[in-house]
Amino acid sequence: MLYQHIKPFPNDFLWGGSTSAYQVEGAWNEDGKGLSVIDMCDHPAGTADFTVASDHYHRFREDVKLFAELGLKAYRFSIAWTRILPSGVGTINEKGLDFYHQLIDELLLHGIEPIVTMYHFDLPYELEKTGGWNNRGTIDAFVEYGRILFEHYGHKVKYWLTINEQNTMILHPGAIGTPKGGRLPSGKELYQQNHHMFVAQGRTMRLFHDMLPHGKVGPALNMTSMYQATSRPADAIAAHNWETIRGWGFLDLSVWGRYNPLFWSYLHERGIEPVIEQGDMEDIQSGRPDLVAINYYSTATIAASIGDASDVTARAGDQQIMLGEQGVYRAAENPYTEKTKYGWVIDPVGLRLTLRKVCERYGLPILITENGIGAPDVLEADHTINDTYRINFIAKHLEQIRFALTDGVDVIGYCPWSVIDVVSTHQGYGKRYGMIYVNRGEQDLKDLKRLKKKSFSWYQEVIRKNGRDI
Ligand code: BGP
Repeated sequence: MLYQHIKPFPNDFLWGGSTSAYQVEGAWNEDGKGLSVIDMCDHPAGTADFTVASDHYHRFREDVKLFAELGLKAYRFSIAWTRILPSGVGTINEKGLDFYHQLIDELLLHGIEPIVTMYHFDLPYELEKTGGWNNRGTIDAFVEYGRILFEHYGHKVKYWLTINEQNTMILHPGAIGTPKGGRLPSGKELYQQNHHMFVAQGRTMRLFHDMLPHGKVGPALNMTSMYQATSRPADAIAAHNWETIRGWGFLDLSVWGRYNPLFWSYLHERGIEPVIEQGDMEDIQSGRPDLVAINYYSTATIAASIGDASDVTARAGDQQIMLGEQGVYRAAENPYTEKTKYGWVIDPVGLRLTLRKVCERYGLPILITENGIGAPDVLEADHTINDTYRINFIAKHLEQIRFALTDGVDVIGYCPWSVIDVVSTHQGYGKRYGMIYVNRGEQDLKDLKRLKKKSFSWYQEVIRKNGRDI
């Protein structure tokens, strides 16, 4: 649709930036922090581990000062469960609690709205040892962890996100981090874990509303749109299959509290549907999120399954690289889009489409909690980092957000991944996303100095003008 008048960004638009605890903090075993599954996971040879990451734990004041200089209105970060409860349950670690008090206070002091993710992939290892999300005890542990967070930080933090990219954890457990020597869970186990996470999320959001009636809470899923490879009807069905199994199946449970029928049929057909205990669906449904947070990176193009093993491609898949599934869909190429150096499709228009679909389906405000381009940024001899590709990427996505706003979608904020360089989930430190460069290599920690990339001053100007020139 073309418009004569494109809507401006709302005055209270949350111009933000995003990180997660284990990817930015470092200090993996300091001040009483317990081990998480991430601390125990294998790293691809030659890539950075998460022990030091960007050393934000020790440099957060310097970082927040830079966020303030950038003009951020919001900062989306996660709390490491194992800093608060080293074993996942039991005694609170006061030093961990205090760290986030200091971080939140520092943000508020600089007029930056904290947006807190409760759990971003880093399940306490002690819980993993007793079955992790396969164990229903983890549901209670999560709800109790939530209660502690709401009690201690609820008066300072308005925006909360429950679980980051539950769909990524279920669909790509290997890429995100399976503990050392651990085997990949079976499909049956994964969807049981998935179910338990939804019960935990539902109960936690219900508790949240009881404790913090003025706060806002919601899930944060990795959402995208699937394009059909051709106008062949079978391709349309395949694209719909995968869009549902990868996205709607998860978001429908979060928002509506019910299993999407197609998603359920897919699970049932394969004998991997979860056991649902009495009261589970009521718990899931009682959550009622106030907003939907989405992480958007790219779209994918889908063709009908041929029905044999060739449906599954040999390349390694991850959050954004589709692999295909026999009898469900086949990954296809899109001749109209480009890719990043890491093979992720670049598709700003797909963001507008995804926003429209999420809005149409649920009618809730949408917060974009991740979007960005991973690139091997180069530090020049004169200490500049000329990440023009990042500026182009973000500018084009912001333009599509303006179109989506004009379409009538209630987008309340944009938190690009990431505001500062962090360790990638499975591709080390060389794959950078930040607007603030951190001077370290994969193994060589150098001086961890912070340097402003070209995108820093560009985004600063965008925020200063409230996106008027986009
Ligand atoms: C999302 C995760 C983030 C982040 C981002 C980029 O799926 O929520 O934690 O890392 O993807 O992915 P990667 O680090 O794999 O490049």
